[in-house]
Amino acid sequence: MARTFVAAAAQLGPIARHEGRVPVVARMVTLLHEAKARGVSFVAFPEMALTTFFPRWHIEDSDEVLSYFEASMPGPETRPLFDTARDLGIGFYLGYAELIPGRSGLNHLGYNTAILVDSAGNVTAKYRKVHVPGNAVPDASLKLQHLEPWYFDDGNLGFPVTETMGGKFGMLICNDRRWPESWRMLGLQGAEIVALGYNSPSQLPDNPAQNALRKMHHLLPMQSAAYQNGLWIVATAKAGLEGGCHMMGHSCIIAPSGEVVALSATDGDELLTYRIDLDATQEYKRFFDFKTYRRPEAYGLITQRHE
Ligand code: CDT
Repeated sequence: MARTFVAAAAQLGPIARHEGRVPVVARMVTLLHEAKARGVSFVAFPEMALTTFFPRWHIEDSDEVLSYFEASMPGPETRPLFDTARDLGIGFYLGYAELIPGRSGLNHLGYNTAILVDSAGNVTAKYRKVHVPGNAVPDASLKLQHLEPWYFDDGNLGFPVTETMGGKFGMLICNDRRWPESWRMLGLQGAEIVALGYNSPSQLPDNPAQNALRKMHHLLPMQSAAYQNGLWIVATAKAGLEGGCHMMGHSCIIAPSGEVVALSATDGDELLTYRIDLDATQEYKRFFDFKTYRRPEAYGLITQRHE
């Protein structure tokens, strides 16, 4: 892939609780064909793109819990996505729930994971979500349960940056975008483009004062991160009314200047594109010049303590 290419956020609308992967993969394949027609070389799909966002429920049927996890990637139902992308010469980022072999039961079955697949169909990198938000045990008193730490272990692969498809690619997942440390870990490794999928409720019924600020709180940390680390961001939502909870759209592509250069217009399946020049990162990387100006000797608290 060249240093200049068209990237896309392939936003997905809602997925029903018992929908199964086959129709979802068909929707993703449709988006890949649209991407090809629009000259796209790299597509970012959402976090946990293949199923509904099941951590919004305390599920008491272990077979149902297991049904949301991928035992292999690709598996029989996701193979058409990989084959289509390879045939079209498109690389992609895909978020999914990764089963830890041998795990079963009601909780702690695996990781909230994303992979990079290059345009020849090879899985070139894996990331497991580090900032796993929500409540670690079911709490029926909450208006909105968000049980990611109940279902998932913390990611254990650090923050990889991978040279692939002509650039330095990083990955993050949803809540990671709110933490400057995630971006700095990628920026320090020279990341030029970061793909990030998310499932973010439009409203926080337990923190209603933030409701009107949700979109700002989504864009603000990413615009800062793009500028402060000199990198492109392709951020992709699973959006719309899913399982009774409205999920924010606002998928976007953000330039190293911090400007939002593409933004979704709907809460459904939608492809938004932008021609990215990876060398446009250089001006901002030179401006901040980490080697000259960063003072890690003064930043000790960041790794010594939580708060
Ligand atoms: N998927 C994910 O990480 N969502 C979180 C919601 C936390 S609110 C309970 C987010 O940061 O958008």
